[in-house]
Amino acid sequence: MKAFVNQINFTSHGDNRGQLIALESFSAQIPFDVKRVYYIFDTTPGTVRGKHAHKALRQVLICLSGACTIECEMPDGVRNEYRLDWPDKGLLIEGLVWREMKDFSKDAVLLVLASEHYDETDYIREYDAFRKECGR
Ligand code: T46
Repeated sequence: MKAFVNQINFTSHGDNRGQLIALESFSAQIPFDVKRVYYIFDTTPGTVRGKHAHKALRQVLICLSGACTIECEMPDGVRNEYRLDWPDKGLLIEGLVWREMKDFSKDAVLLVLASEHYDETDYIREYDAFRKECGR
């Protein structure tokens, strides 16, 4: 699977009562079947999570409350940071992308929609192994 990262702006059905965002599998916003949902919260101040890549997993990350930063390193070594600070922002990450999640606010709740069930064999947790897999 080709490595790919894309920021998504979800359509919000807002009115004078507030906002509502609906996400469906196989849509423009979630381009895969969602087989797993997990969320990260109550993070320790200053912590950096992630520090791994996936071989084939496709995921969309949404910070439902608070904010956090996702740093992505592509196979060619280019790194970009994405700040998720509102529930209408999503980040699609596919394929061989090294990701680190950091700068969590105290109230951050990071929701992740994943294309596959949990499979530890899909993880590359060693940075040197990631670089090797990228041919660097
Ligand atoms: C990712 C980033 C964004 C499970 O048992 N089932 C699960 O579905 C997940 C995601 C994790 N776990 C277990 C495995 C570990 O013992 O929960 C523990 C913490 O997982 P990990 O250290 O991988 O968590 P993060 O925050 O570093 O990474 C997670 C996802 O694992 C990863 O796929 O892309 O969030």
